[in-house]
Amino acid sequence: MIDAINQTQRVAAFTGITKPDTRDKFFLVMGMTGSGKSTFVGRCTGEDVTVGHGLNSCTSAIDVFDFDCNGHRVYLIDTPGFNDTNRSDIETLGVLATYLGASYANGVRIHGILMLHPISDNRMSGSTMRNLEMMKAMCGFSSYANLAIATTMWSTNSSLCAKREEQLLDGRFFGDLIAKGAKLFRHNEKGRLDSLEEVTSARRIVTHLIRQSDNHTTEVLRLQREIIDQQKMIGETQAGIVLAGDLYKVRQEHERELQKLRAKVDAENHQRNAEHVAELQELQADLEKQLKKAEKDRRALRKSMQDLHEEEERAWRKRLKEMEKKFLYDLAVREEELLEMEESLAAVIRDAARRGKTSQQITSQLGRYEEEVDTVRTEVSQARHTYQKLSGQTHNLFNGASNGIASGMASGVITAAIAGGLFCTVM
Ligand SMILES: Nc1nc2c(ncn2[C@@H]2O[C@H](COP(=O)(O)OP(=O)(O)O)[C@@H](O)[C@H]2O)c(=O)[nH]1
Ligand SMILES: [Mg+2]
Repeated sequence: MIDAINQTQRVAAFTGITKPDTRDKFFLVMGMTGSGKSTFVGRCTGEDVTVGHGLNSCTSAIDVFDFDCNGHRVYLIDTPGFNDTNRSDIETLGVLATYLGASYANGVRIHGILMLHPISDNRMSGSTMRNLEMMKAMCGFSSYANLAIATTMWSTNSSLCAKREEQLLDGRFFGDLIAKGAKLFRHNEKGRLDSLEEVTSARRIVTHLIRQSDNHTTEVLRLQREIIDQQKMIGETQAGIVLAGDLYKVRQEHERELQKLRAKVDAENHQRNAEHVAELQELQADLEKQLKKAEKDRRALRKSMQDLHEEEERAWRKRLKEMEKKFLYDLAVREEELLEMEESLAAVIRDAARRGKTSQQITSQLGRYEEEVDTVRTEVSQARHTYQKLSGQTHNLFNGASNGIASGMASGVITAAIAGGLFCTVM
């Protein structure tokens, strides 16, 4: 319960639902999935973020963690990478736009960005380039003084890693960002996980970001301006345009393939080669499925901030409903158990009274059973009480938020708290 509520409070701080302190720092942690973001955040905050997974990760993929550093409350925002197997890149951009948009609309500023890059990549892979390109498109800063790039996954073969690091300085990779003020770090250079060195290394990078943000005003992210001030749809933002371009290429490619396949099927049909036709048709079905997915992505590009928020809110409410259902079911089962226990206890007591004198052994057994029944009774009554309290809060908070964008977010975040509360009271 405490965990879920803390997590909710951190998301509420990032999205500006609760007013942050002037000394609070908000840093985005970016990079492809598997670059070590969650591990990094975990080392800074001392929390097990990779295993435990915050409540939000179930729904929205943004996790916020905080810790104190040099007199500041530092919020690290663990973002999803643009190479996630569970989510298309367009959905990922949607999630980022939803949260970053709400945050900006509610007056929160991002103070810095940490981009992680695994040095173990022996070449700049497609996913690495994609993540880099998306970061540049989303930020669009004139100065990158508030960007720290940290290479992770250093191995014992440090000369090979150092050679790769040199290649990263090329303008096509990190060179142009470094020329505009970004600083390159080696994180956990000795490669030992769970060591004090790793924590020190992570904190050194965060300290740099704090110092930079004290000396350089952070620019608003281009994505935030586009989605809130200019009210663009996802597909019209710079980052959306990058994705739309790729999507267009993929669709064209699929359509070409499909045409070729159809012609082949016709030809084979002509020759009555049934086995081959079946094979080709299977390929055709697969391509058609992929085209459908691409069409879904194309529609996603037409979403506005309002759509995104409504969607997010719906997702939260749906999740809450599911959790509530499970909770009420578990509660009913437990209540039934309690009833049975109470009945059998009453029967035992009645029986003992009828027989008159009871032995010491039976008395002590009865005492233990009474205690057991008591424990279950307390559990059930606490769960019922928590449920009533949280249901009352949902109503207040759902209706409490005024700002349109804040309200969508607030309801989502509050729902998370309620769901978290419920979730944790389930016996
Ligand atoms: N060798 C090494 N492994 C790491 C390092 N950082 C993270 N890992 C491992 O890489 C995997 C992916 O890390 P994770 O933090 O989940 O990446 P994320 O997807 O960016 O959040 C995990 O198994 C980590 O234990 C590092 O600096 N060195
Ligand atoms: Mg992660």
